Amino acid sequence: MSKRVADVLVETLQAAGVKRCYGIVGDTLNRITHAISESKIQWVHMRHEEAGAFAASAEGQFTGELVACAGSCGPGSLHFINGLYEANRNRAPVILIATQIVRQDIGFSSVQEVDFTSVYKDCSVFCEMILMPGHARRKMVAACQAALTKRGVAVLIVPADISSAAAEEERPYTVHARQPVIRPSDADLDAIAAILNDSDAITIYAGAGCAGAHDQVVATADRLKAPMAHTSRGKDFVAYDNPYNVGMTGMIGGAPGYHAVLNCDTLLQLGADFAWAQFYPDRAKIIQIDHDATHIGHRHPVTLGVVGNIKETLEALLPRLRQHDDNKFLAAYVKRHQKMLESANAETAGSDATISGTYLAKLINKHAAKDALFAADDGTALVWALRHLDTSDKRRCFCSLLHGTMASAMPSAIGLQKCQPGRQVVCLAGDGGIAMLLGDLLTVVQEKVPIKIAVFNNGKLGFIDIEQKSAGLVPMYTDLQNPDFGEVAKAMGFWGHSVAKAGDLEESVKTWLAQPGPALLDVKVNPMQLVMPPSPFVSPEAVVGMGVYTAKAILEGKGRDVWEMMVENVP
Ligand SMILES: Cc1ncc(C[n+]2csc(CCOP(=O)(O)OP(=O)(O)O)c2C)c(N)n1
Ligand SMILES: [Mg+2]
Repeated sequence: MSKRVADVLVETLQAAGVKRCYGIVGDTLNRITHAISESKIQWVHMRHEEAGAFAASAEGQFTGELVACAGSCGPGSLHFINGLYEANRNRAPVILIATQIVRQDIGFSSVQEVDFTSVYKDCSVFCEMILMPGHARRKMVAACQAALTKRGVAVLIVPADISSAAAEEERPYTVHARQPVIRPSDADLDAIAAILNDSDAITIYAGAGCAGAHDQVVATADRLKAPMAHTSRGKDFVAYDNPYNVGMTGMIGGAPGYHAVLNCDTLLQLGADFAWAQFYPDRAKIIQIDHDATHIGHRHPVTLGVVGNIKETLEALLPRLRQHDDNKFLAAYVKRHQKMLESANAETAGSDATISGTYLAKLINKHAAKDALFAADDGTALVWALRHLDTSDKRRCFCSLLHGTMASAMPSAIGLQKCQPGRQVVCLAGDGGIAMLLGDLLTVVQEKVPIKIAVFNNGKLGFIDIEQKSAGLVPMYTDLQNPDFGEVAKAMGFWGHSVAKAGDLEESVKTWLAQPGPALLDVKVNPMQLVMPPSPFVSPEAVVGMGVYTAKAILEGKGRDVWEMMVENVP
């Protein structure tokens, strides 16, 4: 047979820009992987499909190009689901080829039969099955185009008998994925300018929609003498080289950003769709600009909401804005932010002291390359990464902020390293997180991806431990009996090392980062360090909760834990 449908599918994927396909081979997928082996697409041989989806998600988020995953029927293609939620929520263009049992067996509760259409509906922008060989090219084009233009996950379900069938003549469908420039009308821009020109206490609230608009955001802040707070997802795009930056708001943000948003007269919300309504001002006028119409007024009522790309909208808006001169409002928040940074940077540690998670994050920040890419696990590692890693137009940090899943960091680092082979890629993993997809450390070795992994080893599901304590509960089921991850890594083919004393940490971090190949540093971090929200957000419930936990813990003979927690967290 000259050409099969599998060849057409792979040819179409390649023409759509796919460079890598992450997955595990098997039965219904074999024709397709065979076609991939004869194409320019690189197959990345994972140990767990979920890790493959995280890797594809990170690659897609970083490059904006289409990335593929492929799985065998039933459980093989099912395993991607958590990583695909992560990809879809982050608007990463990812396509899953979910192979299916042969058509004649569908609908009979056959072995390995799974209804992927219903499974993947909620985490995709496209989810369709190829019903006949003559539709293969057209449906693959539709899937790729949906992933690239709607920015999300496309799932193409391919029955095995279709991929092995002879290719049929089809019209020459190809993927079209040019992005439009979206900008509000002149009348709407005038209305925005009228509100801003009339206000002297304006705060800019910048989110991930500001990607590519750094200079325009800074110019707008300068014109309005406005402090700029940002979301955690917006940090990489706007926080650097920005004298107007007053930091992150939200539960893991800081007080200056939080107060700047709450105390302004007018909030200019740019590409930010931050979920929690309590972090928006109730009395200020809110102007919201977002490229996605469904985000407008979605989290909190707004005064004026318009649809537009941030860069182009600000370019059109700037000539309409008067130069504000009064910088009292701005100066107050910039000063508070500077003070906060100074006190964070003042942390020191005695040589025999235990290592705090914050100290480790700061040393990684200090010694990592200026253009390093980071990925951090949900849990305390994510909090320390967002607070203490300096990112910029060259340095990015990837976290699971919308989906909030554990274990995404190490596989994300694999995806980042695959698409950026010459660059330093650093993973900040939790001990719970690294253990969850531990098998894919073998992928790191087998695929020769020289990522650097630091395990924040606090011997527990730390974030949940803190949650339970602040709800007044004595922590349950949060303890982890861990191996020495440095030794585990060595056994798997990594450079591995473990460190427990603060005095040894800086040298260890330097040596770890200097390794040419994959390297894992297991760092015993203090299990009692708390994640403190910005001061107004240490809620009365949490204070009472900690008090109740303290009392219960003492009554249950765990006074030592309470003592350590106090010593570690009360300055
Ligand atoms: C897949 C998944 N399971 C459970 C959770 C709930 N959860 C969030 S953080 C966390 C603890 C993470 O522990 P670890 O990786 O050790 O990080 P730490 O907080 O201790 O730094 C858990 C269980 C989740 N977010 N995702
Ligand atoms: Mg932990």
